[in-house]
Amino acid sequence: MVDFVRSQMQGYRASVKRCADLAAPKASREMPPVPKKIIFINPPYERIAPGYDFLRHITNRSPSLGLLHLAAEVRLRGYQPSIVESDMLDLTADEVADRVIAEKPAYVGITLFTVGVWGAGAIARKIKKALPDTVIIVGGPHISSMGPETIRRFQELDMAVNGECERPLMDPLNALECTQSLAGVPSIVCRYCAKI
Ligand code: B12
Repeated sequence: MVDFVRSQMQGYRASVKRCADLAAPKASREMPPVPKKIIFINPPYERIAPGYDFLRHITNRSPSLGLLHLAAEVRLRGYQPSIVESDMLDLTADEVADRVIAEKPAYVGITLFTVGVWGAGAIARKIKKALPDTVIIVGGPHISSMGPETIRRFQELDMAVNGECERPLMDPLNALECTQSLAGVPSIVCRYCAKI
């Protein structure tokens, strides 16, 4: 059940006057009075062959384009996004989790490449232990092929969203904000609504 998610919405619900309009562009709806924090994470990657760690500094140092798209989209819809780029900031999974926990976000969104799945699992586990009400959502290329398997394997992940998610991510967020059922939400693989 999504009771643990729903409980955090109790006080907030009354203040969102036109919940159904959360999917509408900013100008056409009332904004939530206090923007909720969503922290997106690009986890550490295990893509260096054993013995070649000295090459890590020349591997990808560019921010995730996918997360930039998603952050821009949720900001338009009244949320307060930020992004933690683990490899660019040389952060371990533990350090990423600590940063996130200090911010107490309502939502965490992790981008998943297959080479990032273990780091993402470790981050999610630590966040969930400290902030059990924070909803942890994953997406990205690994999820497009391994969504149900990933949600079954990592108990600390609440749901996965498939494909390109600028719009689809808004569907579960709107459902949670409006305390609607997640069961009918398309594109998601969800632990609580018999969709895995
Ligand atoms: C450009 C690219 C790169 C760039 C990344 C540039 C950047 N900083 O973003 C570079 C060259 C650095 C790169 C590196 C790697 N890449 Co690459 N890359 C691509 C490519 C060609 C396009 C990705 C892209 O930018 N798409 C556009 C953005 C806007 O979309 P997106 O990132 O997919 O994000 C969308 C969705 O996935 C989803 N989403 C993403 N994250 C999240 C998170 C949440 C919470 C939600 C809800 C949704 C969501 O919503 C986003 C918006 O629509 C894809 C192939 C492809 N056609 O997709 C391969 C691809 C993603 N790469 C791949 C791989 C394997 C790698 C490497 C691991 C290679 C390596 N061995 O080093 C590395 C490591 C990844 C990394 N992040 O460092 C694989 C991933 C397969 C897998 N199962 O993990 C792909 C699919 C190629 C392939 N077919 O094998 N890559």
